[in-house]
Order: sequence, then C-alpha cells, then structure tokens
Amino acid sequence: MTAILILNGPNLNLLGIRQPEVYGTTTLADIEAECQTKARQLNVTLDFRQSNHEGVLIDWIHDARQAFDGIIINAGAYTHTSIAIMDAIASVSVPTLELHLSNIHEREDFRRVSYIGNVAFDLIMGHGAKGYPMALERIVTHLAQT
Ligand code: CA2
Repeated sequence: MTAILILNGPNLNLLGIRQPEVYGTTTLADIEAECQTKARQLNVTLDFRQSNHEGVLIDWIHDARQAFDGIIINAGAYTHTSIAIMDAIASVSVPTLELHLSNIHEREDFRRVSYIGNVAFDLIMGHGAKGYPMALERIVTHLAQT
C-alpha cells in the first residue's frame, strides 16, 4: 500500500492554541484526524509528525527513503532558511510536496523565498487547514501518474 509521510516544522504544534487570530482555531491534532480519514478514503497509509528541531526533521526525511512513497512537508519557518532540509529532500529521491497554511507569496518579503520549492514537485498554500487533505489527494494523484 502507498505510504505517505506528512512532516510539520517548528511552532506548528501551537496551531489552534496560540494566536488563533492569525492561524485559526484548528489544532494540529484536528488536522491529523482529518488527514487520517482522507488517507483511509484514498487507501494509503499515513504517518503524521511534527518537530521543532531541524535535525529531527532531516532524520525523518532520511528515514523516508526506505519507508515512504511520498512526503508532504510544511517546514514552517525552516522553509525560508534551511538549505539542510532542501539537501535532505534532494538526497532521498522521494517525491515531495511543499505545503503551507498561508499564502507565503502574499506575506512579508522574507517568506517569499522557499528553499523547499527547489526540490518539491508542487506547492499547495493559502488554503489553511483544508490544504492538508488537498495535499494528500495531490500527492496520491502524482504517485499514480509516475
Ligand atoms: O503558512 C504556513 O504554513 C507557514 O509554514 C507557517 C509558519 C511560517 O513561518 C511560514 O512562513 C508559513 C509558522 C507556523 C507558526 O505556527 C504558529 C501557530 C500558532 C501560534 C504561533 C505560530
């Protein structure tokens, strides 16, 4: 069965808990539950993880080489800074989809730069929590075509 890994970067554990006026009231646990439902509908297995640590995210990307068919990553602020995460994704050759809650092209200038974008096959952003199940559908379609 197709296996998908969803990775969430720094501060996303605070979703729905802090600054709901900025990031909404949906928690990361709510998002995971919705993704697990979508994964069952799509007949894929899903591992959903979050870390505030760059090295942990990199270790998980390395693990994906053996265990997963596709990666969806919301790298949080590491999106805009981490050549190391970009290199890790490039090194594993696992199709990777970049995901963001917000539209990073319509925010501050420093969010316009995405290192992940250099190695991802597609980008979903600006749909809030709904972007997560959308990303699952997108990656499953992509994997079926390759
Ligand atoms: O839009 C996205 O998904 C982001 O990856 C979210 C990151 C931000 O740094 C990126 O530029 C775009 C920030 C996630 C922070 O999440 C929080 C949630 C609640 C309270 C505070 C932060």
